[in-house]
Amino acid sequence: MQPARALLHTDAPAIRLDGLWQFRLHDRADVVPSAPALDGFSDPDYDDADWHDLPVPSHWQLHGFGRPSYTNIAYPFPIDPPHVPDANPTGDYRRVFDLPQAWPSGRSLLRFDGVDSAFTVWLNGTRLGDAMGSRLPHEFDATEALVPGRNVVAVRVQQWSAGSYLEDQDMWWLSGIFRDVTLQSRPAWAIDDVFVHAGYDHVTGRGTLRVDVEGASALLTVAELGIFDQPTDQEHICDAVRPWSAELPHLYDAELATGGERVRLRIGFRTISTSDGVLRVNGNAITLRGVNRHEFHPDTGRVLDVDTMRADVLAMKQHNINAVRTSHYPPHSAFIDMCDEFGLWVVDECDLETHGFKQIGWRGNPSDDPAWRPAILDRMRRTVERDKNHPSVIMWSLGNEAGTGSNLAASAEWVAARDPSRPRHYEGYWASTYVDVYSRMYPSHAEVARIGARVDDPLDDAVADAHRRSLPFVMCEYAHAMGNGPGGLADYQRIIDAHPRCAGGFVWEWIDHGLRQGDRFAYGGDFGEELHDGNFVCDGLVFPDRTPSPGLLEVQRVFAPVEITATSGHITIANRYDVRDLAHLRFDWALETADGPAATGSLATPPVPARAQVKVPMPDLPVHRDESWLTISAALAEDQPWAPAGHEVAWGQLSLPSGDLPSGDLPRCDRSVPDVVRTTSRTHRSPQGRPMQRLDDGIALGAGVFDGRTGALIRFGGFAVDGPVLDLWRAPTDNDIGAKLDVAWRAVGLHRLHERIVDVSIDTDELIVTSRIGAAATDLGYLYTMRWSSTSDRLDLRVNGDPIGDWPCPLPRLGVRMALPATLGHVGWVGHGPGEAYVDTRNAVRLGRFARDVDEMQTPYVRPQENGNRVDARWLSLVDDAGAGLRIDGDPVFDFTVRRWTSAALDAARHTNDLRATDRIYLNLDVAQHGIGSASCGPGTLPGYALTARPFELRASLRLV
Ligand code: IPT
Repeated sequence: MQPARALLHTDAPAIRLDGLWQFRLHDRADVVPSAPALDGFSDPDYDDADWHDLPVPSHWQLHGFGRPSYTNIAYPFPIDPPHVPDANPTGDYRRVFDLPQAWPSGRSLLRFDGVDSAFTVWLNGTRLGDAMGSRLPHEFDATEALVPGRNVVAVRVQQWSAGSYLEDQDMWWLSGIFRDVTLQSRPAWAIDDVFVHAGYDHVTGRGTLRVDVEGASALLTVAELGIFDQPTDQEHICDAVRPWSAELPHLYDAELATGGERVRLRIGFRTISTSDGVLRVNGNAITLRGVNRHEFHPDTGRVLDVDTMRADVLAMKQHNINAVRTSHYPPHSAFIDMCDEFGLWVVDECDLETHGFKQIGWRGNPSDDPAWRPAILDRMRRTVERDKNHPSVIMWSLGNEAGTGSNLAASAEWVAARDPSRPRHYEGYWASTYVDVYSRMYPSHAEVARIGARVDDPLDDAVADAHRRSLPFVMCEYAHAMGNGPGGLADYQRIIDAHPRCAGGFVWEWIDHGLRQGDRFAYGGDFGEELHDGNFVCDGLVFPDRTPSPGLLEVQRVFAPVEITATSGHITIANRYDVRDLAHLRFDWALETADGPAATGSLATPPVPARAQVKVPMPDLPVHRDESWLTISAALAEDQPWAPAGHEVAWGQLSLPSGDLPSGDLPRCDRSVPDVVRTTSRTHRSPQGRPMQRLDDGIALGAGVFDGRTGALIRFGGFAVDGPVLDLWRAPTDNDIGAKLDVAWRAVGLHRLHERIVDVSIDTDELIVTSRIGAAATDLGYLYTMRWSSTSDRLDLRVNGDPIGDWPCPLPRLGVRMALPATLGHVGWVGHGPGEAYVDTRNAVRLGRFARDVDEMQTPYVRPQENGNRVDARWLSLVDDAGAGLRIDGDPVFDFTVRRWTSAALDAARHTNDLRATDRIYLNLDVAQHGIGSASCGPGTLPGYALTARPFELRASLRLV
């Protein structure tokens, strides 16, 4: 086994050994890796004709050998370290390759960039060695075993090993050679290792460059800096360099040359500091608006091609994400190359997690057992050595959820000695004595505010407390994006922005790890696992196929680098970048009404330095009698490497009430928290209502026909209608379940309400129906009255309700549901949109006029749950292909959802393909929904977003269109 070193881009010859290999799988590891080959399979002449083809890189479970399995914390084998069960799937691989005649003399290394979990390598029957550390590179000296012409490499991989105890990350257990395999020539005069030290002095603007080289002596060229063929290991002071940052990622191309090879480097100058509890790069305080990224693809597991990696980087940049924590292992190194190039701050995490020991009170945790120290240090060393030359890497993370212990301290000590230029991160040790940032996961908003204000509870040990208080604060995980959510993200951001100590954090997590299975995505349990953690593996901001979820759009808005607000006749533009000004953006405005655009223009903005703000005068706006709204958009003025010109980076909006432009302070309509129960009304029933008529099959009022006995609306114009009836149920979200709200809701029977009509009274021009709903075995309920009347072409509805009893829990929703013909599938509305929103996830939606089909208004959460709510609709229309249907106006507004299935069917579905369109469209009109929160892992809905049982009024009027 070769010592750990940097992964170098060299011109020395190399042969990529990916492609089809011969493969067979044993269900047991009857031999230990060091034993002689099972049946001589490593012999070059071994006959493997009856073996299978398997691509490398890949996971064998995704090619029909064994099955994937998912556990979060639990080890899927007895905790019996370092042993694993006898039933240990073991894969044998063989691959023939030809060594080109021109292959240089000198040494050759065989490199494996990722093999899960333990493996032994033979070349032409000679055992080269074995290794553990699945997401880390391992190199073997192949020089002696390599022969001219035909060569045969054989590898035995075991699914479980001692290493598995250190690799208990929350993800699928997937095995095999899942990253590149390369035969690399190391010619005479080879460069063995390189360590680039490129600091930046923000006071003088000078860069300091020293490139340490091991191996042959090399000459350094950085043409852009006027450095040509200079000896290494010496310091170059470079006046006026352009520093590297995630916002302006300037890289200098450099080359190291020896008589034997040329190594290409990309150098970024930057200096990181953590003094005064503020995380700074190049003197600028930085805020991490980050995500945790696992490597995942729904078809290939942790095998990612460069296009997929690039898609992740570009999508992150386009959604205003500026940082990545490589949870919970070093990713494919090409990903970090792209972070250097496009600009993302990276926290590079060691491949270490021993979470399953928590289940046994951390008894025997490898983190604190000297026998495991070499293995743990080896992992840290391989992480740092491989990635040490990346400017984007600004922190080393010792691992994740590995408890506490002396081996972590030793690891931290090794990092400090090897690379003092980068802070060390580890979350699992709150005392934080051997790390350089104080990190926590899933703290409540209140706790973040206390830590930010430095009034958090002290540690018992005064020295440790003083040290921790001197550190910047990072949330390595927060805002758990499982299913519908995360809620409360903007509330975190406000706290982060208010406290310099808060260096930001990393949303959990980037992608849902749903494995494609026919027309659905599979999660834990779908492969018949003995133990599993269900859909906890689907908690990302993008769906498994990488389409953005509403959560990603929320992130995009909350993380926006520009905040646009309007007050007192001015528009305020706040630059939230830490480094760059706003010269790359153009600001355009548009005034709109429900009828469409009314006026547009551009805002001339003076220069706005990082973290500064300017006020620009409000443009001259035409006055409208009806409601209008002004949208100011900040978009890229020119192409950037990560998005084309015109890409919208930020926006702000101002609602201008009908009548006149307001004088004095203008309300901000973005990021505000509406009062969840709206009782204000701007229209009243006309005294000259249309009279009621008795028909054979009911009562007619305007275009509505009601059941004569129950008073229920059964027809509107030519459309068969059911309802409306009061409805409180929603299909529990993952966050509802995390908060145990589903249990509370089912306990009071919200999913099985019964109705009793208390009274139906028919006036000359008003139908009044009073009902009570409640569930079996409880006296809790709601008493509500629907008043129907009709003026001109409208059927007006006023619903008033009062809770009965002392409700022990918040309500999922408060509103009415009705069913409509399936043909009314085209939806239009004026309100917030176009996407779904809830009271604590409504930053990405803007006021506008929108049109979507019902089918497009469903959010395909991998495990079906409440979704698709639209907030603050002024009106809503549902029409058929011919444009005929109905329109419902709110008074003033309502929230709504439309679906082709009931909430009960949504609740019962386990996968998206369980949902089947019925012959009805179910419409919910709500005064409010309970907030979303983030309790699937973390705090629940903040009190201000809770929906408690309370009196309400909902006003709407229907008409035919
Ligand atoms: C935290 C883990 O670090 C992460 O891997 C993931 O499992 C996340 O939770 C939940 O999705 S640990 C948890 C016990 C807070």
